[in-house]
Amino acid sequence: MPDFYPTIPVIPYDPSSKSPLAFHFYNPDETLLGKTMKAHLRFAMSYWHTMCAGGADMFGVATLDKSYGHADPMASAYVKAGAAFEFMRKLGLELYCFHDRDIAPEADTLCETNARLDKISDKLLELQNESGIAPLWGTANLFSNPRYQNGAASSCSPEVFAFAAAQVKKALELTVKLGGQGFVFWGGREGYETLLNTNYALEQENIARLFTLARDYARSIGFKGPFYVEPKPKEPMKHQYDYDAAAAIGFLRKYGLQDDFKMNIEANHATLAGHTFQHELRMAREEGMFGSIDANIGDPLLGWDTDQFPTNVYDSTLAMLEVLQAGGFTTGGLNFDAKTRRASNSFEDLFQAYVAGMDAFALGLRMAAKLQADGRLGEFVKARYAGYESGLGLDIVEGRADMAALEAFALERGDVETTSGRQEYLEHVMNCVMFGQAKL
Ligand code: XLS
Ligand code: CA
Ligand code: CA
Repeated sequence: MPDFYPTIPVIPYDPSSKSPLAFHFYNPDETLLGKTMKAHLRFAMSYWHTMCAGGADMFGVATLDKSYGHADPMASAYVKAGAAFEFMRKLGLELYCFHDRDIAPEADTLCETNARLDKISDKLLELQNESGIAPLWGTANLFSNPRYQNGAASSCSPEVFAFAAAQVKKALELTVKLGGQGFVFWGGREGYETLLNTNYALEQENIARLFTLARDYARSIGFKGPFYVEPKPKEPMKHQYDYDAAAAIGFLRKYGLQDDFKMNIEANHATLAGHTFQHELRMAREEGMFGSIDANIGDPLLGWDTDQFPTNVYDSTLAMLEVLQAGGFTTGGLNFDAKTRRASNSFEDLFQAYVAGMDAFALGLRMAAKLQADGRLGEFVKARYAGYESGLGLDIVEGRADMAALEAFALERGDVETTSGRQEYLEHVMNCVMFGQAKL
């Protein structure tokens, strides 16, 4: 078996090591709250950033060569599949996420492209069988090819809609063939640049039509997993329809798709929507639509999708609290839809980035477990709403209090005493628990 990353060892868990290529907090087989860390976190590699993206941006070409020694894109894709599995094996990643176009480059015709996908997926299946690694989810890239300039399902052209459907059909077949646990729809160019040229209602309905067709076809070929919608408010389009979790959930309910679809929440898409990561996860969880996570973050000072590896432990802690409160991942997981900065231009940087991201979420899990055990955050919220558990509050909740009764109460009561939200105290509790002090 060729060694594509000869200087990189299998990454050990070694908290005392000064090596950057060691986990300091992620101990895959350690049990926490009745489950191994590996089972809690379900880390996944993104095929596109990890195996394909070389650091090119609007101002410059790639800084890291990911051709794996082959100028011919198909030959390169074939070799790259082997490299991907070495990469995952060395990091202890058991899941990966892919777009159809990441694993095999597009050919001149759809027929030829599909034949390439058949060939590469045979190779992936062989590598999966040897390693036990499998896809967390698959998806179709419905945004890179120029035919999708006006959207895919939301395109003004029915011919483009047909191409999108054909591509989704094949991507679903691939996901089933490779044993993928979910299927993602990120609405790449499903949105608009200007309403002056847009039939909003038809575009919305057509997206629902493609989702419904895909759902029905997938079930007919034995796909049992959930579909995920990945909300994002903008980029590449000025306005994207799946703006945030609230918009996406409302859309799915309107078209009766809520039982087959859940959310794939990306941290940086939350930032772009003007929300926190915790907010988007909370929306998904409370609405019963929590599914999977893309853990990559953005830069709060930049308004675009930087797809950085996460290292902020407050964010990962609050995210893991939501995951724990949702009962943990079932079919979902934590996908690093992340790329190194353009100047981090070596394969060692790429391994280091995964170590940093995985350790940040391992720390987040450990801290979330500590916060749960401490109990003060949960108790505070419970006490804050305790008024709704008896008397007037219970009458409101159980629908016994009508407008006249509520008015009578308010007239008689005169005024109310307000209570403190104690935000600073709660933020301090987080620090005390996270950084070691047992009691405040
Ligand atoms: C782009 C999205 C994309 C999806 C998969 O911003 O994050 O990578 O996760 O199509
Ligand atoms: Ca993503
Ligand atoms: Ca993104």
